Amino acid sequence: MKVRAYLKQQIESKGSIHMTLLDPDKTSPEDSKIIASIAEEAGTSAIMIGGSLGVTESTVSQVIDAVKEETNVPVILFPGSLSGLSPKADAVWFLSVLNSTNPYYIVGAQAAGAVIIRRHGLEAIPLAYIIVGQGGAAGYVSYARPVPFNKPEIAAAYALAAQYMGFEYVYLEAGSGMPPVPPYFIKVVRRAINIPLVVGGGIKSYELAYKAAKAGANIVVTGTVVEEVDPNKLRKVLSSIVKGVHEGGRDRAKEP
Ligand code: 1GP
Repeated sequence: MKVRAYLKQQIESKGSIHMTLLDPDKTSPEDSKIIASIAEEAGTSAIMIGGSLGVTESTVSQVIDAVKEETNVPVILFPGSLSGLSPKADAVWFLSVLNSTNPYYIVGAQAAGAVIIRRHGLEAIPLAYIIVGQGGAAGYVSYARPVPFNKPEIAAAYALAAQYMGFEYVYLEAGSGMPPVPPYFIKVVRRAINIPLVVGGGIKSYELAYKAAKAGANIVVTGTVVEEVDPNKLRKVLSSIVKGVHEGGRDRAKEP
């Protein structure tokens, strides 16, 4: 099944799903293999691979090979630059940093990357990337003007513009390891659009995962937690995060 169709089916059946982000600059292929297999067992729906700095095509490819040795979930590239592209993935989030102040991050890198993506034969899934809160490294590196947490209506306007432009997904990015997007902020954006909403940055517990999904995140991404937690404890921590996402999505569906 194509990744796009797989994601649609997962979101339709579960309401909200979880994705595990691996940063090849921070996690070795050996560790990636262990983490991906624990993540799959915990119920993650896909592995995303990317990072803002120090990522090369070769490290991305090595991590993908390691992940694919152990798991069957799709691998989706989450490129911070052109060097984050590898032919070994199943798909790529074809992302545009909508609130960047530098056109290179809105459409320049995309024009250069499109040719490589076609050559690699990767499935491209268009994603509007909106950086919010502190924004972290992703915000800094992509010259973003992050939307303040007390101005969710601005993010909602960007998200609606993304929908009208034909993007298939909107990603609210708080920045890796940064304070997470508050539930009220997610709710305002959710209400503005009817395409799926991805939320990531700073989500490390059942509670935060549950709240993000309940507020309207169809996909919750966690990265830092798999880098920080000891592999022996990771099974328990990731299982509870994935459970939080599924339960939050289920409870959102019950709302009038
Ligand atoms: C970063 O949104 C992702 O791009 C995940 O953030 O590393 O804080 O989980 P964390």
